[in-house]
Amino acid sequence: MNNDDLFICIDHVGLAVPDLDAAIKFHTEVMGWRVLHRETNVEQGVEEAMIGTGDQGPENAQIQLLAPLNENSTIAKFLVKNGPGMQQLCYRVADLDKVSATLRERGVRLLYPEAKIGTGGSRINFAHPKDTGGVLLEIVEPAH
Ligand code: V0V
Repeated sequence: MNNDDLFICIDHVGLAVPDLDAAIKFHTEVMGWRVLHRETNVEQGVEEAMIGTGDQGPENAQIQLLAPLNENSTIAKFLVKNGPGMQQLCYRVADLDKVSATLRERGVRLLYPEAKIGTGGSRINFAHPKDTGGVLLEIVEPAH
């Protein structure tokens, strides 16, 4: 990693799914991944599972399965509009506040004024898809 780099690696790709258990079954039994972590995030309106090989190194991006907790969830809205599929791309960062400030300086709108809590106690924010070429971009600082 170069000192000027903002991002460490792709942390995960988020897939919107209508039914978390059914999606886990497909991704484990058919695709052969393992469930690494599962949690409910009420603030984000999701029930989620991280899928992968278990190695969290930079070369091992994970897949995040995201099911809506209720009909007001951003995932519920996404499913109505687009159906199941890729909802977000997430870049890992070392210092979320520093990277957020840099992105804002460069004209990228972040959705939250301050970091929110994400998977496993991580700190997260999102860049608006209109500012990133049509991709909802999450940035995550993993819990230390
Ligand atoms: C909306 N748009 C998207 C998009 N969602 N484009 C690409 N990818 C997406 N996922 C586009 C949409 O097509 C519209 O474009 C425009 O943005 C406005 O969309 P909308 O349907 O009116 O949707 P909004 O404004 O109600 O909500 C969009 C945003 C919302 C991105 C603001 O989804 C949001 O707040 N997302 C961040 C939180 C989140 O996604 N949480 C769930 C994951 P046109 O039609 O106008 O051209 S939680 C998570 O990842 C956790 C816990 C974790 O990783 O730890």
